[in-house]
Amino acid sequence: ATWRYAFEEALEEVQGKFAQKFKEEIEANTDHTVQLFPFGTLGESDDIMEQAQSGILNFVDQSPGFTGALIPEAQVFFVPYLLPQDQDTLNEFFRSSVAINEMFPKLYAEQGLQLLTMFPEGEVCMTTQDPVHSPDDLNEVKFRVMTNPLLVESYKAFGATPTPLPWGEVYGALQTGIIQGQENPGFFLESTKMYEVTDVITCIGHNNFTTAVMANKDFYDGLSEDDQKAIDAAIEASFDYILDYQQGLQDESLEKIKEAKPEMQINILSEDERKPFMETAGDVEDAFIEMTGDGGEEILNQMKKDLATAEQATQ
Ligand code: 6CS
Repeated sequence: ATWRYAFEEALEEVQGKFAQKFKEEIEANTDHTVQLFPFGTLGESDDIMEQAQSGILNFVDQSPGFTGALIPEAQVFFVPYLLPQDQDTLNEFFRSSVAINEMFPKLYAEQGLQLLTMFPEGEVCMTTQDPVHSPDDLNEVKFRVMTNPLLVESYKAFGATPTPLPWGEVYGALQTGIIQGQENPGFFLESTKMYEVTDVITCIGHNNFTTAVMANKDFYDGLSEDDQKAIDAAIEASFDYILDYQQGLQDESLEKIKEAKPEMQINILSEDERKPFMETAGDVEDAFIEMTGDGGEEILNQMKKDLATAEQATQ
């Protein structure tokens, strides 16, 4: 059969590289073919998610940044400074996390989705018109965030005026001044030319962009055991591939931006400057628990345990 797989990025961006590897593995090891639908071919992130839930698509890559309405617990990825900044620890966390591998699949299943994997896409940095050295500098800045209530809380705590928008509207909104800032991982800032419509990049180490790949659950459950095994193996191979692909990517991307626009300011904030941003984490955690109740708190606590385990394993 032909399996339809949509994602939120272009073919040569991280989600696209993952999808291409998945397609290659499936086509090498089964009789099936995979048809890829990059960003823009079937609509925004919310559209492809609906299509996957209804079975029009077999596979979808949607980031937790857009899954908050459907699965409020997925917003846990927007508690600032929860994920480690060390790449090995981060990778080990995604590989071994009980929250990701055992708890989240149950929540996605309730929405008709078979969660196949989650993986990181790189450190998120802000791009703005003016330099940001403290939350005061974000005062009055209309800052685009993904459509996710906790991310709104987090940028409020950072001092900005958060403006949730789907991705397709971001470049134009920056160009026309409807918003003055947004955040994304380095490779994406470069490939989508955010430097054409903003002048300053600020990295404060507050997050790594997480994404998730899932299948329509009825589709997955209806497959033969061999096909399910082939999918699981293809996902594993693509997971390893995508972590490897990203080695050094953040720095390379920032360098490419410097080449494309030498006057772009790139500021990596010092530990001291990061402090007031780090101090918001507790309030955002509280907001998360208020939004998600006991279930959310359980996931947050499990994630903290998983992070401690990953840290120990990579020391
Ligand atoms: O900011 C966004 O909306 C987009 N950012 C990335 C890195 N991937 C897809 C998502 O739509």
